Amino acid sequence: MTQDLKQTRQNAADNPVTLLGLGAMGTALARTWLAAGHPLTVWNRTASRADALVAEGAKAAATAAEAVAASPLIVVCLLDEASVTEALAGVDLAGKDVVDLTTGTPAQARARARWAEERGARFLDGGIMAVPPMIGIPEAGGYVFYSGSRALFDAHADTLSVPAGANFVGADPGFASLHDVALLSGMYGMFAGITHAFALVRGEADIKPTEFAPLLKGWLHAMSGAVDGYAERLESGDYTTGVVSNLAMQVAGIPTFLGTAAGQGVSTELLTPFFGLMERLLGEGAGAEDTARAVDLLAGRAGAATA
Ligand code: FVH
Repeated sequence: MTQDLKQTRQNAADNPVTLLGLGAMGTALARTWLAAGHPLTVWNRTASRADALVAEGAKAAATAAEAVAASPLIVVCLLDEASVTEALAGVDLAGKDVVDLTTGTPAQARARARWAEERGARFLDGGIMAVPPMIGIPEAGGYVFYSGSRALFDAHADTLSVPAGANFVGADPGFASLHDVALLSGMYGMFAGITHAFALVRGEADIKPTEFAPLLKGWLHAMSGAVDGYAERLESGDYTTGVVSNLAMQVAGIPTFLGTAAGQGVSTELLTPFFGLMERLLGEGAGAEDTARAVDLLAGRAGAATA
């Protein structure tokens, strides 16, 4: 064993972790801390889910309170906000560092931070950008957004980086959740586009989904550069210089999309909300502008369009 590796193992041994929640994600997280050599105490509402981890070296606590008492760092990975409330009811958190990886809204994260601080704990919220098989596999590219106490993050950055990359996005406890939900919302928009595209060709015996897939994938990949274009325009406030596909041209194309869908017997329910937004923007005089302008309209920001 090299000196560096020895030191890393010693650091892990000196940094015990308590984990509340052994669902699919909690179990994946647990295994990485055990493998790295962190003493790990676990608690799960259904106690039998801890058995396999105990066989791998974890210590099972009979109650959440007992688990919390066992380590300075408490990681919570439960189903939802209600389950966190239930699991931590009456538990002494004084002096603890609480990291909540349970998915929730920014408002819930901010309220949980206040709640934890009132109980004498430091608090960090996390949004996991990974599915369980990506945990502990750096090449898989998964990571976690963290926000809240910077001091907590700095104190435990090495431990928190064991399951997946750690990306601190601000002192506002709601920011991790906001980043998480924003990225996932982008993903759902993409899923909506993919769903509609496949539906259009679904009825054609001569267009095989597996032959169509690389075409769709290549096109989405090519268009993903729009993310940077949007960002630049939102920051500069310039929606008119160098516009390649202006809004008026795009709105003129809407009947083609609706007509094609009708001809293929496909519902337009996934497309029409975005088309509606573009038509509203055109009505406000933004015909010469880039569709990035729609962000301000959607966000209800004043001066959404200029003539
Ligand atoms: N799995 C995934 O793909 C996603 C990836 C991104 C992040 N999410 C979020 O991670 C949280 C946990 O997800 P999970 O995959 O571990 O979820 P489950 O396998 O369903 O396990 C749920 C655990 O929560 C416990 N639990 C539920 N209700 C209560 C309660 N009232 N009191 C105490 N614990 C509760 C449950 O216990 P049990 O059913 O085994 O007794 C599991 O430990 C989640 O926020 C995802 O959105 C995962």
